[in-house]
Amino acid sequence: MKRVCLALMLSLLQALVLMLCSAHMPMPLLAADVGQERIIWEARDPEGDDHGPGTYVYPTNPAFAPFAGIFDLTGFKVSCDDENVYFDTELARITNTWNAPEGFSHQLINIFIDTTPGAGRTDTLKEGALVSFMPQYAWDVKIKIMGWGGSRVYLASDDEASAGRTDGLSVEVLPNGDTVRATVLRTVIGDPLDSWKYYVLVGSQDGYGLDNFRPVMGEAGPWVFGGGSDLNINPNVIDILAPENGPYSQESQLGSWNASERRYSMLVPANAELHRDRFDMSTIILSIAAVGIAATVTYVLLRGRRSAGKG
Ligand SMILES: [Ca+2]
Ligand SMILES: [Ca+2]
Ligand SMILES: [Ca+2]
Repeated sequence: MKRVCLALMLSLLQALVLMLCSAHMPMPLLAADVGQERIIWEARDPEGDDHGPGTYVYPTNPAFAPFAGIFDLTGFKVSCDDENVYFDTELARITNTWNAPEGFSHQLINIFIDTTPGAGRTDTLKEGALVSFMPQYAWDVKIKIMGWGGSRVYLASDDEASAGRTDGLSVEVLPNGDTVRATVLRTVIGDPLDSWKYYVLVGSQDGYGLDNFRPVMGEAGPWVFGGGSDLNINPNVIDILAPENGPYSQESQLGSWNASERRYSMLVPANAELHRDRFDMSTIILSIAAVGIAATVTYVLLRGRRSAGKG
């Protein structure tokens, strides 16, 4: 009977831990081989959070119809082969209102990568997104992705006036119709490591905007987003790759700007260890609770057995 109870306790514990892991791990962190393309890292992003810190609304011009989904990041994948590194940004909806040759007109995607610990920048290089980056994950490579040949690779050592690199970079919508792929030669970006950290930002491309970001103002207009401020301090970023809840949710990160101190919102990489720490802590706490439940069940069963034996 004791053995049965022990086995029951262990399987119950195992099931609970598995359940907790799946509930607290929205971002798979697995490296795998798929054909010749090796996946370095991939993650999903919540749908319907194309609202910045939670308040942003689309511009009112019919070009932005149906006023949802166009800036909604839903997934991100980094993979490589012997020659290239591929950055795939999946969106809820891709439209090509103005027939950009790359196959998308609206999105402005910025990927900042921390490739090298202890080096890099915490600003955006060029003013436009109005965000900053966590000093311990200072970025070293920036990939700016947009239509009409505007895509560029920048390095943290570039200066603000840098024209960026176009050689070794190509951008297209994949045949599935919902993914923008940036292909970067390894000779440009380096050999990818599992330790790279990624910031993924989705904004709206504006030919007249700072660093091509369409501004987010207090009130929406035909060509500007609303739900921000007129102080030129809130992020011009509509969706980022981030956990749905917790201290580093998208809403917490993009809402962390401070008008009186003129401080931009500070972002953290989507695969930073601090997300893992949070996962580990909550798992430990809940696992202790699971052990407690299992021990109680065992005790009750053993007690019932003993009572039956006496009877
Ligand atoms: Ca999203
Ligand atoms: Ca760095
Ligand atoms: Ca998001």
